[in-house]
Amino acid sequence: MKCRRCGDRAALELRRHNTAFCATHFVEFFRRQVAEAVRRHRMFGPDEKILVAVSGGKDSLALWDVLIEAGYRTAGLYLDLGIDEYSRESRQRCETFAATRGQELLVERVAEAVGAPIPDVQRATRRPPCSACGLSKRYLMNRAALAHGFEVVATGHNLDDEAATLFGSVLHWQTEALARQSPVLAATHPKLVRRVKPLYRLSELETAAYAFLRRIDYIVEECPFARGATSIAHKEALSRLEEASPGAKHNFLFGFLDRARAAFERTEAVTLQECATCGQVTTGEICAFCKLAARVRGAEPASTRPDP
Ligand code: Q46
Ligand code: ZN
Ligand code: ZN
Repeated sequence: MKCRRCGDRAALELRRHNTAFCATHFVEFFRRQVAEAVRRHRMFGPDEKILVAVSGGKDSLALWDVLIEAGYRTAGLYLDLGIDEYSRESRQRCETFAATRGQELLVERVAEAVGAPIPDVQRATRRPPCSACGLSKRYLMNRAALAHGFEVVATGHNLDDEAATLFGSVLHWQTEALARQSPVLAATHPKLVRRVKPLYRLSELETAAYAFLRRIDYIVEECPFARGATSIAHKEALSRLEEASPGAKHNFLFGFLDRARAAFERTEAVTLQECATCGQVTTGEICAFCKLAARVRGAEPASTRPDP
């Protein structure tokens, strides 16, 4: 296999594009795909400061690397979920990455905001931790971006993540989730920041290859709660389809974005207001995050509650 650009020995074959690249030209291809995502969806302009949500994994650190190399002004945001060893190690990867590239890293602790680390939140809600975790992450990303004057938050969701989310939403015909499935979520209220996914055109394998070639030290282990999550089953099912028919994931996601998504867009406008407790945006009186925090704090054992 030879590199399509220079004819040297290829380091990576991209079956869904029916092509191959050497290391140098793969890095170039990867960055071009990000630039194309940014341009096509008008994710941000050259002067906008971008808050990059980083988990210490390959995707978010690869994204941060691409944006720094492209000359954007960025800062990282690490959300500490309080998941023992996993959180300690992933935070350390983010700190090292930021320090070696002279970038600012903001850190928010979920335990401080919601009242307990994610494993304890699970005990309090008696539900799988991922829904409370996802809710907390979205809330804290928006809050941190507003507090520090960022208009846009970028996350490291890749093509595999997006295709798996789409697959899950289609299996249950979650029409609201289908309407929100997009590489860009516009700010629909002055207290909401834009959320963008510049890696949505790149597969998990491609982000792993980019992180490897750029010598990014990332945490290989997944969050311990990811095991057994339905999203993993959806990813596996899609990967089997991809093996049988290269390009299946790409066609599934891009076909939806190009041809079907518009059909799910909301026709009636939702009224957004400010949460009576925290002031962030919600559709009800109290936002879902404040309800979660109240539940977690209410579930604390009596001995840990401060005296009235
Ligand atoms: S949602 Fe669930 Fe992730 Fe949160 S608890 Fe871990 S697996 S980190 S993307
Ligand atoms: Zn080449
Ligand atoms: Zn609130």
